[in-house]
Amino acid sequence: MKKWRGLLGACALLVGNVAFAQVQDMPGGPRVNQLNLHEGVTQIARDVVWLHWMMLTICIVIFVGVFGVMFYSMWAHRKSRGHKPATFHEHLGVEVAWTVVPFLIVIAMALPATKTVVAMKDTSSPDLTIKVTGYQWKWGYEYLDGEAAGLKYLSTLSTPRAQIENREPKGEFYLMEVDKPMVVPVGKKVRVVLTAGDVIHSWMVPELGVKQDAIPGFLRDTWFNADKVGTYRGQCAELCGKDHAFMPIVVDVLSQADFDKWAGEQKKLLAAEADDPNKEWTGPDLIARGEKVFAANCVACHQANGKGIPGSFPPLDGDKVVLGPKAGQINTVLKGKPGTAMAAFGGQLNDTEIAAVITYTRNAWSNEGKGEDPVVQPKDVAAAR
Ligand SMILES: [Cu+2]
Repeated sequence: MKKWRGLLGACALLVGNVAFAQVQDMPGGPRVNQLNLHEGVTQIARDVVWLHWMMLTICIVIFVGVFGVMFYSMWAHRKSRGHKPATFHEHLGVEVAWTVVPFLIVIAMALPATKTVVAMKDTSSPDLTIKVTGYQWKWGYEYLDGEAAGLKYLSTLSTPRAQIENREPKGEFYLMEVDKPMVVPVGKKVRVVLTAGDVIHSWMVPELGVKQDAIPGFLRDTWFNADKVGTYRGQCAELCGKDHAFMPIVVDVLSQADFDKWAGEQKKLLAAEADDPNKEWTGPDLIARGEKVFAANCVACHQANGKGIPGSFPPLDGDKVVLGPKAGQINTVLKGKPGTAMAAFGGQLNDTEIAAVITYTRNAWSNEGKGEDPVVQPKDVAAAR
């Protein structure tokens, strides 16, 4: 016995050291060895936790009660002790009892659960509405009203590829960090309207008690009202393709004053950054801009070296569309390629971004100086829309 205990201890120590040595609790995200649900910072999230434990407790009581009586009966009334089977077959009292009692238990569980589900679906009179669009593999946020009305941006994974490919040690927020989080004010009812641009995704943030599918061609909505300032993290919860695990969700809950400040700054930034679609760019400027667009939108499939992933995603290095007339490539990027994983980027990227990324691919790797139309201007993209 002592020997076994020692061995078990050694195993636990080993597992602990190997698997969890550098991993720490993630604020707003999962904790190390987390067994319970998130406590949550919304009433809905707390209700869900309470319902979970209430039902689990009822189930355990029933389990222990039913199996206790069963095993006691089998043991205490076994044939070798000379017991004869009882004959209460079709006993009215028993029949009524085992119909009525479970019925009452189900009602006791269904009533509070229904109340919470109804509350979850009640998206009426929000303080703020944000449209969320799921894309392979990122989220688009658009503020429909409030201080930040008109703001629209994409939120993409910011974990460096080097960490994903094990060329660097993994960071504290590995695969749970984004370049631009959703930002909302504390203590306000935020209505989230969801749809998707390609396949079904699901917007899930456990601390907010929110999980709602984003379905192409449909609008679904949900809401949350966070009562604590902080950063909360979630993930896409509907298997949506190759990089399903690479489209996390980060929600920054700020005080109203900080939120207003953020909204003002973002709007100023947006105005300063706004692309003039009529501007004539120089080749090198377009290439520099396009490299960034490529890193945020294309690199997951086509890879940084332009070689793609053999069998799944074609190389852009030496590709005949990339080296051919510009019209063909503009059309592919704008509208996607039906029947393949190539998504339509016309709805996500503006004319300048598309012109820049196309120009980048035409001048990167071994493509430089090889193809036709090395520079594509925003107006070429506008004309092809
Ligand atoms: Cu997804």
